[in-house]
Amino acid sequence: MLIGLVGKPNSGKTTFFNAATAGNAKVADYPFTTIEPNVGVAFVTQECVCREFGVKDNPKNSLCIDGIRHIPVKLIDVAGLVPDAWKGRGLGNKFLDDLRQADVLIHVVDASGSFDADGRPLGKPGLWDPLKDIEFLEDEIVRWMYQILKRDWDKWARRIEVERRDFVTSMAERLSGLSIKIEHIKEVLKRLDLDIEKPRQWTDDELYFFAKELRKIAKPILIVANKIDIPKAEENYQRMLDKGIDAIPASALAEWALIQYADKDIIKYVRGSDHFEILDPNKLNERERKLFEKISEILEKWKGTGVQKALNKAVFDIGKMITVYPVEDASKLSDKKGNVLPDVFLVREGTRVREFASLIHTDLAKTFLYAIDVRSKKKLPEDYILRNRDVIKIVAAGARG
Ligand SMILES: Nc1nc2c(ncn2[C@@H]2O[C@H](COP(=O)(O)OP(=O)(O)OP(=O)(O)O)[C@@H](O)[C@H]2O)c(=O)[nH]1
Ligand SMILES: [Mg+2]
Repeated sequence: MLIGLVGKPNSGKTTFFNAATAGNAKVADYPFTTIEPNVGVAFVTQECVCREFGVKDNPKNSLCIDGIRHIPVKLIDVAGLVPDAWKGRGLGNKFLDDLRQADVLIHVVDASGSFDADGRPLGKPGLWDPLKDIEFLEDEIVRWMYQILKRDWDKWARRIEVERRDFVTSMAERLSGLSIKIEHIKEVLKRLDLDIEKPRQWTDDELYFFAKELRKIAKPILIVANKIDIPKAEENYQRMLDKGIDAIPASALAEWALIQYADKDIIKYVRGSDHFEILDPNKLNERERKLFEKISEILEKWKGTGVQKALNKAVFDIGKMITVYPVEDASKLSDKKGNVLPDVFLVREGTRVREFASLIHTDLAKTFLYAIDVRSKKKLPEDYILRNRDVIKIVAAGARG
């Protein structure tokens, strides 16, 4: 699972990245601070199944803190995107190409409206309408995808027709570098009335609409109304809600400060929570005391900094992922070595249990017999569709126990 952070220059992408990954990538108030993408590991959180089963777990591929599973996901922070990036403006195509593998995008918006479309400072908040950024960014991504589709379209379409190739599989092959799967293409075709027998006859508009739907499905976007700590941002966030945009209000800067000071043991703060505790007030100067007063207000008002909420929403709601816990010993809930609930996997909604077996181990898919739902102890057929927080034992041929 790869989350891409996108947005115009100066919107706070790298600050969000550092806050989410405890990273130290360069942040500055001038455009195009980031040129080479930063890649790091962030965590999404969900209530662990350990409490329900009344066990003490030994997580291996994730963490369990106070009954909450922290599951790693990859995060990529790329260069700022400016209008006409798809034509190569700004750091244009390079930025877009860095996003090829992303499964879901988080659009970090400067909700305070302090910068123009190119990320140049306007001097004070409220001089730019962040709703414009939301529109333009989606359009840039669609145009970028359209441009990729358009390349060699006639040649490709002719092959489909002349060689009677299957449209869906050929299209998935064509777009595999964009992390686009067969299911994505099938879903697009369900929504649009396009003749897949005769792609040569598609008009430019039809191809554009195809790109537009594909963007929605294969690169869904979560909007983060960042810099919510700045006056004016709240008003703009409210306008987003009024327009039906399900944005998450956030202060990446507040999260970054909290994890920095927590790391130095000056405060106690658990990611995603709506409070912190100052452990050593003597280590804070007057300026820092004021900073934490302000952060305290933000946490209370918005029930957290929004960074963890945004990551969770991006993965579970927008990215439509669920969690599944595989175990080898159904009564001890453990692996062969006795580790209780060692792993949790993020899988796409709709994943069948046989496919899940292949994600754990390619061999398992070949020797798969059936699975057991550890909660009900019932046998599950291979086409069982997994549910969120399922605990599963896979039974394979040749394996004992
Ligand atoms: N007040 C406030 N400032 C923020 C917040 N997040 C980022 N900033 C500031 O916004 C400026 C730009 O932050 P960056 O994280 O470098 O922005 P970016 O989107 O990565 O910019 P580019 O790499 O140039 O595209 C810096 O001065 C940050 O301190 C926030 O939540 N609140
Ligand atoms: Mg940056």
